[in-house]
Amino acid sequence: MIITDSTISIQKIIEAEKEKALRSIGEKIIHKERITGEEGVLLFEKGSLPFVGALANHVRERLHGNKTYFNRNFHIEPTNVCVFSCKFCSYSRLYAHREEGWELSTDDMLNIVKKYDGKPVTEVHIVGGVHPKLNLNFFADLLQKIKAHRPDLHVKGFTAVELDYMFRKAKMTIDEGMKFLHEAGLQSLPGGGAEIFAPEIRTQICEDKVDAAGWLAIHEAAHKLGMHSNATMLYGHIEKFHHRIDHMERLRSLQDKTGGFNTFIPLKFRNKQNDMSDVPESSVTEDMRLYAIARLYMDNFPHLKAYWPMLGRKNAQLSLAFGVNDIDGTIDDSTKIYSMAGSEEQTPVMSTAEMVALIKQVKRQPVERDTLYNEIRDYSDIDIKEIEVNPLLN
Ligand code: V47
Ligand code: SF4
Repeated sequence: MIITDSTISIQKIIEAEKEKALRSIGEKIIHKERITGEEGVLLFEKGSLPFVGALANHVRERLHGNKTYFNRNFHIEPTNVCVFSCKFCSYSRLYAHREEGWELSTDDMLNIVKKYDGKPVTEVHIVGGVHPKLNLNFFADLLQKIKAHRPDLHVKGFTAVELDYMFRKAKMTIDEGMKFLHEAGLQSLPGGGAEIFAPEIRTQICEDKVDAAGWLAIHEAAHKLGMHSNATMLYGHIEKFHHRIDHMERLRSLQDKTGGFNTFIPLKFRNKQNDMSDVPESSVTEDMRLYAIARLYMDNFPHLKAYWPMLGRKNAQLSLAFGVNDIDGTIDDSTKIYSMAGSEEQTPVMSTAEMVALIKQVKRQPVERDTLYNEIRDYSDIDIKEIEVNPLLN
């Protein structure tokens, strides 16, 4: 191991820790050894915020230095009508009440894409409810039309929940369905629908949608085709520490096998306007401890993302000191999932200048990336004023 100033200071933090078991976890981390499930649970039970935070920051800087990634993206939410009834969801409307929801036509969605003609966005993120009438052919046609209109736009779309329903309705295997959509233009999968894998929690919060094995099989099929994907975890509700570790363990094992995940995205449960409104939200201290422990546990995930529309921009900024190296994208007020669940960000939109300023304010290095983490531009030496007036930059 090369000894640097930061290794010395992290060594001091480990030595100052009173609990022997935690000191030994610290030693493992600095020697790049994998921590076990029991050690992960112990970190949640006993690891103080400064201890896990310093270790996570050490790992983050070992992997990425000060680089903090963002992208320029927008979302399309085809519908919020959904056949499922996840208790934490503030967004969906059952098919029986579909007059209260929205359903976009192919033309409506293409018009959203066309609004960005000439603008330097690199990704469209398509996710929504599971509408019983919008099937695999409908979405394949949409993908083909988006790619025909704008071939350079990376299409990241559909949670494993939406895909599972589409494939089953089309009577296709996962491999067949995935290949069909990939050939139509689907390039990556977002991480949604994972929630908490452990059945004793999953059956209480989202019993009727795809289970852990199904979610993982869909991502594995995508990875086999050379596609990349993300993984989320909905935390801070009724799950216990060991359920979080079980969730991360299942993802870490699949990543060992395929290497196809880009980013792990913890999603903080928000409790407004849903059937779990009596469950209190987690504190900011718990949020930061969770990011830090996720960075330590998910040793084979290259990136850890704080999704700012859910967490709020100040807390997303804070998370950059606790292992996070990505804060998602500019969004352009194109998603409603989180505002409806009570996020502070009621109209999530950040200009590139705001994104860069937010990252620079905490002395990190803002780097625009594409969906696959190819670097597009390093903004370290570009003045905020110059970004604001240059339409290609802002
Ligand atoms: O699976 C729904 C979550 C997810 C609530 O891959 C809630 O880049 C908190 O997966 N409180 C969908 N969370 C969104 C998603 C996502 C978002 C951003 C980036 C990426 C990516 C993926 O939203 C759902 C669910 O876990 N969600 N309701 C709620 N009340
Ligand atoms: Fe439907 Fe997704 Fe909401 Fe569950 S979280 S009810 S699958 S839109």
